[in-house]
Amino acid sequence: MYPAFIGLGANLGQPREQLVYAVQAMASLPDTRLTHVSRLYGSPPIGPQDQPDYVNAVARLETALTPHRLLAELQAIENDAGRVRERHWGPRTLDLDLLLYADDEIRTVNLTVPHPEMVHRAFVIVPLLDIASDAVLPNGAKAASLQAATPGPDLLVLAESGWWQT
Ligand code: ROI
Repeated sequence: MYPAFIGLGANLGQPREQLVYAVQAMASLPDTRLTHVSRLYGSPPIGPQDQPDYVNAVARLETALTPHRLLAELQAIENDAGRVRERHWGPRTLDLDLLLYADDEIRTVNLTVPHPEMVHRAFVIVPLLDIASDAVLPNGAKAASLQAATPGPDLLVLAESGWWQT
């Protein structure tokens, strides 16, 4: 089994309900265990500003699925949640990003791990640190030492851990 961290985001429909759905769906994946889920955060959009604020979280899995198989399963969950995506960096019903997979560095056409933008994004790094305060990237960088680990005032805690358990 390998540890994998997944970034969750949504800003259309019922964002919080979609994240609850996604956590429960990931917990049901074959050969996979859900071990940790961060607090729930609210954040203004990075990228185009003419879209609603996001709801974000990070989850930790232990999985025997390969990275590409896990990616396919995450995309199936996005689609089952009725994902619509109007434009690049536009609003979405549910976004599941494979952030980290063990200590792997992967660069293929449809999958890049670590997720290339994660180190710049407080809405990823802060929830990651909730559940893995000692997280280290494959290049040796400590997540806790990144600038994005010190969030601005616009990253809100919407709910404490356990928000996804109904
Ligand atoms: N902005 C925020 N705050 N949260 C996200 O999850 C998010 N996801 C995206 C883009 C459009 C880059 N902006 C985001 O894909």
